[in-house]
Amino acid sequence: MKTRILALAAVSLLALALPATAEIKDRNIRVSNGVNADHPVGDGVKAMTQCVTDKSGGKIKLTAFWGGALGGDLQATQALRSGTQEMVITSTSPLVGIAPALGVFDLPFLFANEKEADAVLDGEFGKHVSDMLPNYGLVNLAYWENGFRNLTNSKVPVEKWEDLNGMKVRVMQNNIFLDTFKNMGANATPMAFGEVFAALETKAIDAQENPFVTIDTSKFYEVQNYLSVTRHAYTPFMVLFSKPIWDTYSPEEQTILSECAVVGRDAQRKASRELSEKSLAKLKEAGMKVNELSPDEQNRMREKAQVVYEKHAGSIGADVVKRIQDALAEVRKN
Ligand code: TK8
Repeated sequence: MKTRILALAAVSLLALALPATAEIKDRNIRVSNGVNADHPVGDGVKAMTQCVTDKSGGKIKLTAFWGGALGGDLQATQALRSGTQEMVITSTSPLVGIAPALGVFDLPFLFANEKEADAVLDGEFGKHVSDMLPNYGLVNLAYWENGFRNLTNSKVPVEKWEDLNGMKVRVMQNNIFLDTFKNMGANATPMAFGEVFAALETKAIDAQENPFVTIDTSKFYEVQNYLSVTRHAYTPFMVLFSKPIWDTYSPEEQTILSECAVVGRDAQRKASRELSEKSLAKLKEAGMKVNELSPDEQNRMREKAQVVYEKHAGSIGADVVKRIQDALAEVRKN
């Protein structure tokens, strides 16, 4: 008996003495995206990958799959929940069917600028939403930037909300975006991102809305004539990890991935904001006719869209809507 206790003590001491790297195993993490590698998400993934390699001594590897190669946002997110894929960088909007509170980010004209968005997403409110996700089999490592959304179409310049009347506008798959555009008279069509280019090319739809950098890197300028700067919503990306797989990782491995997702976040946001103006210039050079809504027309569109808040506060969670409005009020005080 004495020998067994001594042996147990020896093993325990040995385990304590082992370097932390023993807790870092060889891992191959697949991370999928709906955008292309030249989108600023590519800069974020590059920075995160370098960070993970450095901190794990090369044992943890990230492999990125672009352009929806592993399925769209919702499909990839479901693969994470079932533990068949490790990671996805996805917009929040298509996931409202999984986590209704995510719809809060789709409320029209919620954020006025990137500074507000960063402060709310990286602050208590963003954590409050992230803390809901393990219940759905997901871990959010960081918020990256999709960005402020603007409308493109193949028919007419949109200078006021009434110009949307009857226009077939593709929207992300959730009822808040659907109602935002239906409420302005558009014929709104929910559709996965991967189907948008072909639908525009065949004129199955007239219009779509995305940030400049996405319109650029997904080459929508090849099949759209008009760009109207509306900034009608700001969409975050989430860096989601499969919780079933996450739970098999050691605390050291989890810390490396969490810290490096934030390193990636800062690189990705920087790249997104640097590329945005360049993308706008490229869209003009590519022949798109660009118009900015006048401040009056932006206010009219904002007022027209307010009814969406009342209609969807219940499905999002009235407490969630109030919490983000309080968070914004706090940010705006400073
Ligand atoms: C890319 C999408 C895209 C989003 C959309 O996977 O669906 O329009 O803005 O960025 O998440």
